Amino acid sequence: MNVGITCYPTYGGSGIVATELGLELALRGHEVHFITYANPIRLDPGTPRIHYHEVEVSNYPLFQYPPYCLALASRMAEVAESYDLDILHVHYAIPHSISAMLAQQMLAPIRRLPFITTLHGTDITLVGTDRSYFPITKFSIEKSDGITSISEYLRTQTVEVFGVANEIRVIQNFVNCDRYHPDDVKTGAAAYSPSGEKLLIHLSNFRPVKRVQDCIRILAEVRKRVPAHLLMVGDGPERSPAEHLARELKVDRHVSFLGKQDHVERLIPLTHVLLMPSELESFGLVALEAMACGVVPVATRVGGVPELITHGEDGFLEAVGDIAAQSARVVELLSDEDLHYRMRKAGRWDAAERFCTDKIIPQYEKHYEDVLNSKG
Ligand code: GMT
Repeated sequence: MNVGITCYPTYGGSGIVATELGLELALRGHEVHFITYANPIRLDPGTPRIHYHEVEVSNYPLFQYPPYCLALASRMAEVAESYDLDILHVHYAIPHSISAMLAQQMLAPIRRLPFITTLHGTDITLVGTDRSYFPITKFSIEKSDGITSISEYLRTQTVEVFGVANEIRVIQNFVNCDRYHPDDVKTGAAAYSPSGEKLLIHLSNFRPVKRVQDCIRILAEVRKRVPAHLLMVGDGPERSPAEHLARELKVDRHVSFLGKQDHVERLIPLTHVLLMPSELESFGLVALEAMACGVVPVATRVGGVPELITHGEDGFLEAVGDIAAQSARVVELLSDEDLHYRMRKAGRWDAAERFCTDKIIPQYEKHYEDVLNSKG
């Protein structure tokens, strides 16, 4: 198939899922065309069967807001025509599905160009419910030829909040278990903890929904009982308040803010526990990546996270903002080697058996075929 993929190419779960999906589809012989405003972060454009088409938005002085949605629609239609795309697959509803719908209409006199929208989370739970975006989000979802959601939780939310009657197929997120794998020797950990403290890790876009400061509070509590060092990976508006809090709680020497990292699959396996104290996660991709690497997640019981983490078996789930409970779980894991061993084995098994690429990518291929074979 010739597949066009559009996503936010920056640091964010939806862009990562879209990029990894494109790479996996290319490995399986499909021609994959990324249509985005920048090269997606995990994408090597030199990969066979991967093509990258940049969307340029000209900023004419008359525009206070450059019309990205229109530039994207034009580029989608152009690429679809030139490269004979069979299908467009957009990740994150706003504004990508509206652009896809316009591209579809532009091509309609020539041929059918179906499009699939994958819902990731904040496009429904946060941005989509904003009054100014609600009607257009609902409209664009209803006009999609196929809709997928990355968790059952998000599917239910979409039906409840938007009253969408179309079928929404749940295709959960996935991880490449060959690239994300445990490192039992933890070679390289010494670079971050020369005195051998165990490593905790948090990875996110440092937005308020991630409750980044909770990670610092958890570290401060944990260190009262067990020596530990925290790696903070990513960047965003909550980084500076978190750095400030680390100084205030006098744990700044025990936290490394590493900023945005391109190869998290090399960092995660060096650590023991992942902190994911989010206010909301529709799935929690980073917890899956951690589990694949044999790192045990201590997370919050929100959104789609319980569909991934089974409390007490392959991770721990506690209430949002309950620092005492989350830090107690971390202490348990760092001080009981048998418990940590059991849980990390269970997590790796779960990642490989339920969420590995070979289990999930065929579900997307089947969905493409179903949409292409439907009357439209
Ligand atoms: O979490 C974010 O702010 C990024 C956001 C995105 O759309 O890029 O992540 C969402 O999609 C991820 C990939 O499907 C999910 O793993 C995250 O749980 C989801 N975030 C939220 O629901 C808050």
